[in-house]
Amino acid sequence: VEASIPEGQRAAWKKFSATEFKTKDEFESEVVKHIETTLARSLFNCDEAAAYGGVALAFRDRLVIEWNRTQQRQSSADPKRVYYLSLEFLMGRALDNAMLNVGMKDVAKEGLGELGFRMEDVISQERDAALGNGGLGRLAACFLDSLATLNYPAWGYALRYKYGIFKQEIVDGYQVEVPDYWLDFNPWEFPRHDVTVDVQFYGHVRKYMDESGKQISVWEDGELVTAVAYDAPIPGFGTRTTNNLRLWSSKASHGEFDFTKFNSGEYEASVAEQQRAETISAVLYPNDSLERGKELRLKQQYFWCAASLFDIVRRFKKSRKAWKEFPNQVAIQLNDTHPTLAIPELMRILLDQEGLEWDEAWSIVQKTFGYTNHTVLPEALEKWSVPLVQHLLPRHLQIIYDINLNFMHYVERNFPKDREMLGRVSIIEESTPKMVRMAYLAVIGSHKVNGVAELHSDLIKTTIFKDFVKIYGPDKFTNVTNGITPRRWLHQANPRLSELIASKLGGYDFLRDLTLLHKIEAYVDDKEFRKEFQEIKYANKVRLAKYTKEAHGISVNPSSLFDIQVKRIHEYKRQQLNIFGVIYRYLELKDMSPEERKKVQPRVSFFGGKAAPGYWMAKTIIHLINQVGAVVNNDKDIGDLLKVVFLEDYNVSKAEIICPASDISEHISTAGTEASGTSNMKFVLNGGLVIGTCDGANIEITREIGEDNIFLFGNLSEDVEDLRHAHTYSGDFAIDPKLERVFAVIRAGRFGDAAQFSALVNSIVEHGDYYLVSDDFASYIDTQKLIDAAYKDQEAWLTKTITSVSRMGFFSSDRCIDEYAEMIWNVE
Ligand code: GPW
Repeated sequence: VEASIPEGQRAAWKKFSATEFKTKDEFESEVVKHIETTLARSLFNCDEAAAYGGVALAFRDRLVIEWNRTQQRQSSADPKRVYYLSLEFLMGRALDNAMLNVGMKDVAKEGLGELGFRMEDVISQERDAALGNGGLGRLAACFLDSLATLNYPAWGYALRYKYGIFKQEIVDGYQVEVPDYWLDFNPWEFPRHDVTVDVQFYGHVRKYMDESGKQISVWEDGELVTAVAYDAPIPGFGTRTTNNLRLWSSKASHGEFDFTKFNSGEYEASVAEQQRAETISAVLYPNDSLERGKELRLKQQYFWCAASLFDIVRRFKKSRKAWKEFPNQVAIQLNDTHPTLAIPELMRILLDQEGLEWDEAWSIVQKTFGYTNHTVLPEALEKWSVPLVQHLLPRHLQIIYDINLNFMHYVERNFPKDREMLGRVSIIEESTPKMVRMAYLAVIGSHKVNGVAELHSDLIKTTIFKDFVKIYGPDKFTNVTNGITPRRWLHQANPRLSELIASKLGGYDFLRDLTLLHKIEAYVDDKEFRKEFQEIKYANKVRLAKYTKEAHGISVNPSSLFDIQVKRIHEYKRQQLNIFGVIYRYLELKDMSPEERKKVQPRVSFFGGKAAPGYWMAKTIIHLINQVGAVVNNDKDIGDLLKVVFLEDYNVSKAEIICPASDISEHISTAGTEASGTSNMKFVLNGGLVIGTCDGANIEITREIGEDNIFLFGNLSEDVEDLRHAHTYSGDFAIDPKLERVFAVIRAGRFGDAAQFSALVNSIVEHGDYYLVSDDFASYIDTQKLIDAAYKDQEAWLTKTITSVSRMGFFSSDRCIDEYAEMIWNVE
């Protein structure tokens, strides 16, 4: 790569080149300098927010130095790069992670103390970067950490939303959404005003023949919106590799103002137009696993795909390699179908701008893309109406039709007898209006398709992509079971446990190779180790109890069994099953004599999670949980025997407090509906046990830790279809009597006006119980009883938790990334 500074001046440059702080004193000096200059504050007005700013800027400098070096190294080596396209990156806080990955947290802690601040207070000043809804977005964030830690040359691409996922407030038991404007002070992003892409929308396509008789397509007119790059450094753990997350922000393409309009007195109109352009990257859509078909969402998707593809192609072209080398230089992973427009967009670039022939372009495209599917739920599978795509992206619709035509020919040739197949696998659904099936386009345009846990990857082959397995053969479909980064979810969230493990393994190597955890199984009978392990769990429960008191005014006893379900609120995840179970427990407690109550295992049921703003049933579930809490928590008969807590505004930074504090966590989706789940892994890695269905990664967790160490219950995925059918058609569908009892008290108004919960109850009683709550209820209650009994034997319980932790090595996101690299990306 060429340097912009001439040879003769480089010595001076190098002499004064930025260096990283190495000692406590140097750290303090940088903090104070940043507070006094960058932030223009002083000794006299330095609050915790300013202290956070100073520390963040000091660490930012360190990251930037390694980031520049990494990018420099990668530019000259020009290896094959991985591009992870995800509309969501649920990063959480960056400072603690930066300190730990760089390995300077202890130094910083001491230095901060000398400057008059406590590390925890400073860390908690940072706002979460909440650019995601739930598991899918957090997975992308874990992957970035692993990619950097494993030294893969990789970039994340997403949108720079002004508003991340809304902040949840609970008012009178109801969820209220508050906008999350998170950019007031964000030291981790770098605007690149010189890195822009103009993205086109609307307009029409003109076709003509050139001199050689070749058909040429020109996409004309319409409007342009400019994408501006904002970059964030992603440091690896214990490595110098610092990768890049590039977020695109939208703005009007014609500079500050539209001067024609400005001069003709249409000042307000031109500002309004400016704002209209900015709305593209204004807000993250808050629907998890639900597709709503809004035009602005499609605009977001194309804006982001077009800007990212332009950027990737621009970088490739610098190397002046032939186009056939593109798939050897570039691997693009599609995180769900949200970035599927990247497929027709790369086709458009290759055909219309680079002049390649169709077959060559298509072969490049297929080799470049990989597609990860995260759900089989029909309501989450993206479809865009043909008239909308035609209007917004006329050239892309033509390309999609051409892709489909070629594909239809191929299917026709290979399956001449199965005439029905064409309609089933067509990218275009023949409905009114016609719809583009994005998942099919993603499958057809990629060389590999993966699910995110074994059961899920098997299910996609037998359900939504069954025909495609026939067409392409089984090898196109594969599994990469999800994982989590042990840096954030063990070392950062649970420093004492990390330290205990390190003390036995002789260092922190396990954080880079989590399979080393198996060595702590040797300490399962070690008295000292057991005691320390148990004390750590207790301390983490005290930490959550303290938080619960501060945030919600509810006192909980840390000696109780902590039962936690935190995740997006969804009928398929079945928080309703959990709360109905809590009500049942409450009724049993009420029936008991004071003598009998003394034998009961006290329990706290924690819930947390956001409902999509338009998802009425999910909001009703939140309301019921809060109403039950209000009754149970104030019942003098019950006292500490049962508490119900709804933790407001569940997010990544709260998960770091919550996950280490469970005795039991709940992963109780209807079998076959949860593709993987990842919080199940976080809880077990932190010494909690699981109550769960045979679904998603629960199955593989069971295989790894042993079935004696997990509480499985409920119907199996292969029986779900028949059960649903029977609910509707067999005529003798009866609600479980225990559940009937719960419904009776809800109907009687025990938890407030029964009418408010009638839709929830009726979805089970009258509308076919699609999620099998009644079918699984007895098994759920029985299993909870087994848990109470098992918890009484604290020594046996402790053995289970230690054994489980030691067997969780498989679930590191480092293992996932190595699997993607080898099976899908072919990168080193
Ligand atoms: F519907 N997931 C998610 F597949 O968090 F697109 N949001 C989503 O919109 C979708 C999936 C989608 C989750 C899965 O529900 C969860 O089981 C999985 O562990 C996670 O993605 C990461 O793969």
